[in-house]
Amino acid sequence: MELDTSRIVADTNEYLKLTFDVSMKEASPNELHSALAHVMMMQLSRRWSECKTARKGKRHAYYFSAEYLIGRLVYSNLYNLGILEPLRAAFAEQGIDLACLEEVEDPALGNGGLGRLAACYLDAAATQRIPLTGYGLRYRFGLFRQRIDENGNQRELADDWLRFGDPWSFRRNNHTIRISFPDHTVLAVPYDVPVIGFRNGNIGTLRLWQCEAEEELDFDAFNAQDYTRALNEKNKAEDITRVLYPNDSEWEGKRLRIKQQYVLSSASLQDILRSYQENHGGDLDRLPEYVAIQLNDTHPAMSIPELIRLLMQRGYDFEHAFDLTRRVFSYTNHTVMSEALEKWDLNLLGSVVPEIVEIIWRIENRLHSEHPDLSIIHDNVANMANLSVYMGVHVNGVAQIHSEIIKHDIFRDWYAVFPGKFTNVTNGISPRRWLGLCNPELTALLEDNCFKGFLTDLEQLQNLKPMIDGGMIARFNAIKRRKKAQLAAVVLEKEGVEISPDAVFDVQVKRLHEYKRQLMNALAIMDIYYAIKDGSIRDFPPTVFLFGAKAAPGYRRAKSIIRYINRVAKLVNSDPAVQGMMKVVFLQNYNCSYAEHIIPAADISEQISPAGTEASGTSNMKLMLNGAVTLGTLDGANVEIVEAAGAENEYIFGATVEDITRIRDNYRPRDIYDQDMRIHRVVDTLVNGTVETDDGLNELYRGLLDGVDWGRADTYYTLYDLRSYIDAKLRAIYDWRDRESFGRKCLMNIASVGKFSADRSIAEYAKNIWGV
Ligand code: NBG
Repeated sequence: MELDTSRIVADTNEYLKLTFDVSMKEASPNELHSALAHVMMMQLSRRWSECKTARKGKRHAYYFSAEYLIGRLVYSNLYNLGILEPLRAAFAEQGIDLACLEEVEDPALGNGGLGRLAACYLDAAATQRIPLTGYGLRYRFGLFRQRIDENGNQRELADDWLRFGDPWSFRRNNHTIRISFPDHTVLAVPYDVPVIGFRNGNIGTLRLWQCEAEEELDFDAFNAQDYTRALNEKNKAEDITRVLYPNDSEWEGKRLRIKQQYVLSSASLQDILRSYQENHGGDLDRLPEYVAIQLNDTHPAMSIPELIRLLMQRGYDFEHAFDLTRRVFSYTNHTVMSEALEKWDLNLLGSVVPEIVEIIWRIENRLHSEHPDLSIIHDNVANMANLSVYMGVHVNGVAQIHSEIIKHDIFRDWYAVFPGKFTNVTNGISPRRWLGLCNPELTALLEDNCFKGFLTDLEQLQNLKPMIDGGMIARFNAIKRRKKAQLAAVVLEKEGVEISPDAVFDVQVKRLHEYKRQLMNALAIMDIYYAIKDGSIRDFPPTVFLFGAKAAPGYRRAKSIIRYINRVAKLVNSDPAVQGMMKVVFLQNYNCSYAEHIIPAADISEQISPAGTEASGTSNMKLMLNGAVTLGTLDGANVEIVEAAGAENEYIFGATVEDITRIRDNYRPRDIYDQDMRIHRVVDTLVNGTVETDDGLNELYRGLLDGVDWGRADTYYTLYDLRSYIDAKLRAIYDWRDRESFGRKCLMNIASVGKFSADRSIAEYAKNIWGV
């Protein structure tokens, strides 16, 4: 693809005049973004359709996901096209700083790791020319925007990401699909987003469905001046893709959620069948030869009965449709949290998609005839994970330890019967977005020392190991400091808080969930705070503790934890006794773009879930790639990170899965609280007025010591691990003072990160699961 930057600038100028009647200098960032993106889409469209044509009629994989956390596209698209810097220069000549596009909001059509993983995988597939198309939903409002109020509470605001348009997609009216529910029929209209491979001329597709009414306006009702009724159908249809469910693990039993999942499943399958039939005619017997569908968790699991339904509608009998369907799908499990393993009450499901329920029953009966001991339905509730395991060709977890846990724990009975289905694909991240784009300084250092091309072959970084010396470490440390100074500027602007680039940056960024133990981090900070004040720790290296996390709006305890962190921050940051030694900052509205500033600046990567709870984690990989050491438990992908980089380069603490299994039944956190006065002291700060307390913090306190809501006391072993956590944290912070030896650890992490490239993960899916 030949892209001429001066032409792009000129066309952008033209477009601005035509559409907004402004000159480039007068244009707002959103206008400039819109114009530039439209110009780029014009330039890409021919190539894009050539790529589609080239893939026609060949075996193809499809990623079905309710979430794609694609983040801001303009920089990553230009970067992947190889014209970000030339274009920056060309615009600069016109007096325009492309940095102004930082104001453009992220499309946040996902919650956290699962949605970001989907986005990284599409990037990797396009970069390796693997035929993979993403299917998802085009939510009118993505993940809420977060503000922290003066009491430290999370406030949620609607994420109106479409306010300034969505120039990186094309609406494809001609591929609109009708979806019927008992109470209405809606249109699913596709919007195609190009997925640009890294400097290889390849473009893949992410197709997002938007629900609309067949008739926008009930004219008779309007005439009768009943304006609400006149828009009834429109609103009811649009409601389906109105909002992303703001949960990453909690289960919402809502009819609307069923409709969302059904639209995703049915529209995507009908689209696939249409394109299959265009190439291969009406004989669907060979469908499994050409189509592999990956279910990203169970949100799209309704696709399984839906495909059977669609095949039966096209004349196949159940048995035949069942056999074909069983060869099409594979399923990735992303969590062991039982709340997140979707289960649908069949009466509820039947009121929204009655035919699907009938087919689930037929699948259940079929299962019983083969394996009387297994079942998908219990007490009239369908377990969508079990359905996916039974009907999937392959079932995988997302890190080695997680894949073992699903075999031996949550799917134990199924593993006993279908051992061959189960496999592992450890997650990976896109080195383009999470290094090349967000950390050009480090990228340049690595390019100077390695072979070029490591951004698409991350294992090359291994070559760094023998080259790490004092000079390289000094350069690395200088880059790290520079990235901290850049982050400090962003933090000052967004949060109004000053942080010093000469401090250690200790970072925990991820969704807020009890199992991720942000509370344990905050308690450890309180312990360090007291220890500095009472003189039991001295010469504490200045440290900034950074948190970024959104809590599901209905998740009360998670929101209490945010409040507690903010109150700890208030106490610590205003106490002259620790001034210049420690600072705590809760970064508001953590999202992809914020992450691109935070991650390159981190020294310490907090990955502190109790062993056996975090399926994989991916921020651990992003932070490793940017040269942070992991302060973590042996959980999720941390296990493989330690294996790759060596335990001497990380800070590992806490109970292992085996330890937890051993102590579980006799675990009494109150004993720890009674015996360890330091732990006692910090746990008490939840309730004793050290920081402002309230019912929510009281609940956290009781949760740790007695258990609440029928839960066990300290469900996530916070008090059990707290002591070893504090020790490891202090060790990491003090070790940081030896800039050379700490810098070496950071570089050893970078040199060992190869395995965690999304390119490796996607190649494994392509080879072992999809056969493409
Ligand atoms: C999340 C896990 C993470 C994992 C990502 C991507 C869900 C349901 N699961 O540990 O919690 O890294 O999926 O696999 O969001």
